[in-house]
Amino acid sequence: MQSSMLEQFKKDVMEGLSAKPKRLPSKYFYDQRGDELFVQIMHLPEYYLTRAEHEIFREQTENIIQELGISPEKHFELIELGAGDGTKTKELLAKLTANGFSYDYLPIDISQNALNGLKDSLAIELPDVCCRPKQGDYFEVLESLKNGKHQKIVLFLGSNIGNLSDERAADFMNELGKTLNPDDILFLGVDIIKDESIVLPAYNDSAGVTRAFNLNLLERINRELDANFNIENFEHAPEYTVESGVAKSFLKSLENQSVYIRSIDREFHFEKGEKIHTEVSRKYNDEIIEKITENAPLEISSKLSDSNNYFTDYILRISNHF
Ligand code: AVI
Repeated sequence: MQSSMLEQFKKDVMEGLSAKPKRLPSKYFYDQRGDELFVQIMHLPEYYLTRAEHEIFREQTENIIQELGISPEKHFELIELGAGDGTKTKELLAKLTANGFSYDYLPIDISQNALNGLKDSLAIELPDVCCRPKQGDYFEVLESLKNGKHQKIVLFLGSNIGNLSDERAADFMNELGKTLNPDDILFLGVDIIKDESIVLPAYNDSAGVTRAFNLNLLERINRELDANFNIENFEHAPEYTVESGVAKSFLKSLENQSVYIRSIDREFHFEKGEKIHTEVSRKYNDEIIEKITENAPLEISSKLSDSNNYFTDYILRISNHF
């Protein structure tokens, strides 16, 4: 880890564990182990999100192209924020290429490793796709692309927006709106509010992978900040109610205990039953999408859902009253 990132990690852990109630940012789930566990999560029977969005990309590819209103005559840039392994997007890329569309695919990710893997796999599976990966912060990269002359279609899939609070999601939309030009499009994939009996198991799978994913955060603090969390003394405790539409993950202390974090020279006390809030996974409907975009120059133009209505890809266009 770069030293500035390590300093930020220490600061976030210090602040989060000093707060009442205690919290830790979910972005720290994703070290090498966390990335591996998240890949496993995406294949779990209970984790319907990835399958549902993949179904949209596989079964409604023509619809997506139609709703985007693109034509083979006009070149565009397809930009994907946090592309991962690009499995879903490849369905769209294959169809666009087969139908003679002229475009560049620009996956943006913080991880150069993920981008290299994606570029290599595309070179084999879809060698005609012009892939121009960009490593870095989403907004910095988008800003650098703002003055390009082609239309931009920005993909933000997987309900990744749901890991932000509504306030931060609204800020994200405002920032994103500033980097887009009038004919650009945001293609936003989100998980839809639905019954607890479907959502909760997705965050509490029977194989215990999500439990390991959540606990890896404490293991990472042990590894990188030289702490002595006893993982067995904490339990994965997810919550969800259909009324709030927000799934939350917690780590619950199973006893009264103290933990020492050497690199910040601080001891933290945990009461039996005390919880550390580690993640929000917001679920959406049209009203909530409208709310998080109300101060951004973006409005819903259309949407596509899977056959169960579990997941929706919204197409948002730049509104002209801004
Ligand atoms: C990445 N993100 C959309 C996942 C989600 O569903 O909130 C992360 C995750 N957390 C537990 N399981 C999956």
